[in-house]
Amino acid sequence: MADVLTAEAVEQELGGLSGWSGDPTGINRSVELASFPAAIAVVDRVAVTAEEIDHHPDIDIRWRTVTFRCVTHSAGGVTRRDFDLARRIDEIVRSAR
Ligand code: HBI
Repeated sequence: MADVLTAEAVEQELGGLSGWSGDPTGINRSVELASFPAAIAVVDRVAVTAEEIDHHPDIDIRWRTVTFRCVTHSAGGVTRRDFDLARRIDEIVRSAR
């Protein structure tokens, strides 16, 4: 079972990312894409990556704005797996813009 990170560890890891915020209960990032189809295309790519690493974000889609929330449900909090997923999401968003 992955270990839930402390608030200090989450804060430190967030410092290495841009656009993410949160705490040990979850980390979040909202991104605005050029269009609704562009937003869905990003979500589709994230879905493929999530399946590959067997770790899945919660996703909220509102027109062009997509909000990703990462938490390790089986651990009941944020683990290193969530930060690995967040970095992969950032790569997908960067390449979509
Ligand atoms: N994704 N965010 C998240 N948290 C989990 O606990 C999780 C997951 N994806 C798949 C998964 N667990 C499987 O390994 C089973 O534990 C359900």
